[in-house]
Amino acid sequence: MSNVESFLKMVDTQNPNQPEFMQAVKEVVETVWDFLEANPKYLKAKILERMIEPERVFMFRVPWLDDKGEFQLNKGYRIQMNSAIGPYKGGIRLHPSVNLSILKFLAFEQVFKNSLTGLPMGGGKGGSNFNPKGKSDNEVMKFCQSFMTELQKYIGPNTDVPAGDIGTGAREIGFLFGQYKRLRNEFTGVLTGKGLEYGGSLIRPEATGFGSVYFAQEMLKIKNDSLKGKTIGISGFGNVSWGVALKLSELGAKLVTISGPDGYIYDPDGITGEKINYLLELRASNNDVVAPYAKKFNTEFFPNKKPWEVKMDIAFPCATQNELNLEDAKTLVENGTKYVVETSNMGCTADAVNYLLKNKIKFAPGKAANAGGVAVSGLEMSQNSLRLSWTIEEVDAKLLGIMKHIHRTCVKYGKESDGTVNYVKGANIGGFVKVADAMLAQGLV
Ligand code: 2IT
Repeated sequence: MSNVESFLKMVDTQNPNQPEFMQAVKEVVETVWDFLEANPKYLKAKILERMIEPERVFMFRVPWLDDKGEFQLNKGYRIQMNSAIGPYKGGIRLHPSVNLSILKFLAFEQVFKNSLTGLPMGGGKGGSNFNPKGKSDNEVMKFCQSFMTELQKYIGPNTDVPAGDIGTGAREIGFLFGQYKRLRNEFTGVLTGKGLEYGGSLIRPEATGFGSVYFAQEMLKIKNDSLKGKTIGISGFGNVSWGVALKLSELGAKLVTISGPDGYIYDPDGITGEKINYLLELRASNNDVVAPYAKKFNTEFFPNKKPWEVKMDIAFPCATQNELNLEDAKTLVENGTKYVVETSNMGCTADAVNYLLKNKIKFAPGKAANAGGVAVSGLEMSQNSLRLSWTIEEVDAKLLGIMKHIHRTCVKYGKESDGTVNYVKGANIGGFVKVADAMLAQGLV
């Protein structure tokens, strides 16, 4: 392949109608190409061509019976993207939007993210177009049991270790684990995000949010600044947003927004204490709305709007891919926002990222900023292998160390000639090198 353009054309031809996957690949190719040309061994061995091709993709039928006894049918997927540096590792997304393109983009990003953590984890992703919204516990269990009945053929503690993602929380992981154990008659660390009673790790539920705030802290630190007193806006209200909210309040920043598919909440007094706990209740209600927060705490709710129109020092997109677009980026720049810490996977559109960078906004890509979740999943795997449980302090200290390590890697590979750090470039090259070197060493893989 002679240049970026011809490479991307090849990817597009071979993977038609996969816009999210193309978007994720394009960003990586554009930012690592100079590095590849400077290190022709990777080009010669077609490492990048190989990295965009999943090692394996499973697509399967998931039939289940609803509470009325009626047949329901969903699609199930598992993408085993890359196992060069460890077993495939990545979450299971349960959301009606799930399709092959979205899961391939997530699996591709996961390869780089997991590499950045420094832990021995390859990349994978899975999921289903199952919509948990409005389903009973019994229906969720029926779905999970059927999903795992097929998935168990392809996973294992040394092969592929799934976890949570959007729509898959502690309840779903419990049902999935129970079914795996029944079918295989083995108690192993085949899933992460497990309950504490059966092999889960302390801090795992908070880890993505905590990690992303730790990453932001490092970004501010090199600018001789801190989170204290900063006004913060986040999107989402789920597990990740909850972790971000907890850590921000501990560090003295002021969180003023959360959001859902129905709109956003603006709480100028700051989202702290019992208001943070309420996020868990909202999530558990299974309705995917934030509006009830406004009623309960007497704040403003802006229906069908995104929180990025609020004046904020730092924005943390925490919901889903492409939730922050060019228009939102322009509003943030106009309002004087200085940092965007992408906590959702590919939360910003490509033109939004370019606009932010052009306007000297410090931007952390999701694969670096949100790696804390999978990092603690990696620590859960370690604890399962050791048959030990570490304390909160041990896990939290390791998580902080990992996020600092990722930040250092981004600075190492992303430093521009003018001394500024391009975190997108830093994360992509930093994530690439370890996987690429492992693939070179392993020959025809
Ligand atoms: O996007 C992600 O990194 C996750 N959903 C967590 C994956 C994991 O294996 O913990």
